[in-house]
Amino acid sequence: MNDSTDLDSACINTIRTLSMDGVQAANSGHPGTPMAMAPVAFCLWQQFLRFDPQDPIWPNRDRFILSAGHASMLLYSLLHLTGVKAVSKEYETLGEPSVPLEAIKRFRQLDSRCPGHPEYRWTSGVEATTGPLGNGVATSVGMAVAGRWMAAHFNQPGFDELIDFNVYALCGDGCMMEGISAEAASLAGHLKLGNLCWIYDNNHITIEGNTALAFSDDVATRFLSHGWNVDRVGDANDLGMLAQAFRTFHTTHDRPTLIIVDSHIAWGAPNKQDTSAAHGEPLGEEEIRLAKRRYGWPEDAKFYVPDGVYDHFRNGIANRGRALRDAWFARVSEYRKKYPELAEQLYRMQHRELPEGWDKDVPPFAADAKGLATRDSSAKVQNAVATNVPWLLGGSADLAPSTKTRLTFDGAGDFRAETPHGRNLHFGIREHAMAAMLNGMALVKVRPYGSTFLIFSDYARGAIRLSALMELPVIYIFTHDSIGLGEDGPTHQPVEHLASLRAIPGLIVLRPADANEVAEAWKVIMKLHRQPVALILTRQALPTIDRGKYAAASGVARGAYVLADAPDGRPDVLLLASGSEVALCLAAHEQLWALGIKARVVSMPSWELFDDQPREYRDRVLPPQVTARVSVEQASTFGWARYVGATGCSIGMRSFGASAPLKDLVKKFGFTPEHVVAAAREQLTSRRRRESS
Ligand SMILES: Cc1ncc(C[n+]2csc(CCOP(=O)(O)OP(=O)(O)O)c2C)c(N)n1
Ligand SMILES: [Mg+2]
Repeated sequence: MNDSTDLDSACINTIRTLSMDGVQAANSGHPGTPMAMAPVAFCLWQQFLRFDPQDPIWPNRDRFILSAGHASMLLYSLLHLTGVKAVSKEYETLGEPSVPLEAIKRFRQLDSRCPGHPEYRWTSGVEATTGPLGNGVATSVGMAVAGRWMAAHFNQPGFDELIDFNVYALCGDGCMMEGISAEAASLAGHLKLGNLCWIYDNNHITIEGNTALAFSDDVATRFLSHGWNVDRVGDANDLGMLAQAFRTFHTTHDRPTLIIVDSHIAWGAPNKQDTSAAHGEPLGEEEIRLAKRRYGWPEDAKFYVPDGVYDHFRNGIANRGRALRDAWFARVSEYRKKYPELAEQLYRMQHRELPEGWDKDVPPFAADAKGLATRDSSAKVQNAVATNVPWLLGGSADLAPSTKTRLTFDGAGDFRAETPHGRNLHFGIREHAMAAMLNGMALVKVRPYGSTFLIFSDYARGAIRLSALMELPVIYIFTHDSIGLGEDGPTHQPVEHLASLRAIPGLIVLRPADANEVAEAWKVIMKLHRQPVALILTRQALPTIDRGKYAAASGVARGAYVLADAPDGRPDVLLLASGSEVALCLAAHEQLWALGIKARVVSMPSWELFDDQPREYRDRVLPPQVTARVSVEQASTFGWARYVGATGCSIGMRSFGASAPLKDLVKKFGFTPEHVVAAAREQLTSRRRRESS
């Protein structure tokens, strides 16, 4: 096989057959779409993608996201055949292959580098975790935004191509049906992201059957109305037309591009092609044999890679990518000489390091009974941090005037199509796409934040979960955090949201109690490398606690700390609270003392940080022998039992809220010092009863 056309088809058919064999061996998976889209992915990777398999984390590489994550075997085949190298978490390229043939043979088996859906961090070369449909394409928009911002920030005269990567996403009908794709496409078009290309596998098949069951959008018109360049390739096997479409994308700079590719799921399988059966089930041995015959393949060979295939990829994507990558690093050395500060920023950003003195302007807040809302203190702290961390950027889903997350210092500016250096993004009212875009931005390694009301975290949840799964340090800022928001009423008053965010593994939920806890929270947040955070803030003012009288706010870093204690350090009862309820507990603490009861107030801004502390510290804060315990939080009590124990009392919300001024709501729902005092006394009575029985 010498002819390049023959080699092209050998490569394409190897992608197909590896995918079929992998799925068959696992006896589960999705063979049909890898078979159909193999030529599309091949054409893109072999001819266009600026990607070096030897260094799959080179910063200016093009990104490829398989938004149709179920077609994971397509990606694994490519990673294997192009010889992508594994990368360690410490950014060193390891010599070993990311996806050896053995891993493909063990597709979907425990510890295989080829899990059911592509997982970022687990398999080098996977640019984003995908599987929840629609999230991948929305993530790609965040990557393109970050690319635009980086180009505007780092490119300089003589170096106008330092950052110029493109972002490709491959999606199917499922992605198109999910609302998040419409949110993301709408914003991408508005922002004129010419560095973004989606490829739509228009095969008219989803799980339940033909798309005619539930989908009759005119996708081309829809994207035209979003302001995209729309291209069409009528046959997924037509490499010439595909290449033409990618070339058109390259020359279209003022809009994102959608390439609609008509394809046949399970192309070449005589009985399964164009059926939904080929979507998510192994083809079966016999059908595989017939398909291989159709491809001119040895029918009984499994996981077969013909001679010349690896070389062909080496001579194509690998050599091209290596040369581009080497040239880029050479350019960066020149750039470093001319623009040392920017080069240093680029390096630190890529390694998730912070600039020297990044926290030098974080203000302390003086004790103040009237105080201020934590959304307001956070605005001050966030601006102080952002001034010194140039790549901290983000925005809101149209609520910045309420969430107070706007960067207001000179030069912060708005990120728009015409001003891509701006640091204030306007996501519009698109929470789910915002969160997925934050993931994409974090994957490119800017430090992103996004904000909305806590109640609407539900709308973003699918992508928040992926931030945690991908271990991305995304900053979510959720304000209006409880019934404390008052008159907007139950539609806007979160109840179960804290519990539901705390339930996401790896997500740090931080609910500071006053301005100084906010400052400490930001110090914790900025140092996170692998964990997303949900910073939970109030709309209403909270007193700034007198830190001369009570403990320092630096305890925030440990998740929970003793804020006010019994004079002898031997409390009768523990009062645990987060956020706005901490001040309430301080008031109760004083009232209890007047009654001769020794209480301890534990401020508990983050369960996750606290749970990470050594047992010795946790027992010091919550002494096991003190079983009289009351937790207070204006939220569902769900989960507090683990801190108050089986006999403890949790004051919280057991219903939705109500529309009224806050002063009436706290009475109705029992968030008064008197109620906390009563609960504490009741705890002591029942403890005595337990002890004497
Ligand atoms: C958000 C979400 N909902 C449901 C699923 C389950 N699911 C996986 S693939 C699929 C059908 C996808 O159809 P399409 O995107 O057209 O892919 P094709 O069958 O053409 O490969 C569904 C419903 C999912 N992965 N994500
Ligand atoms: Mg489909």
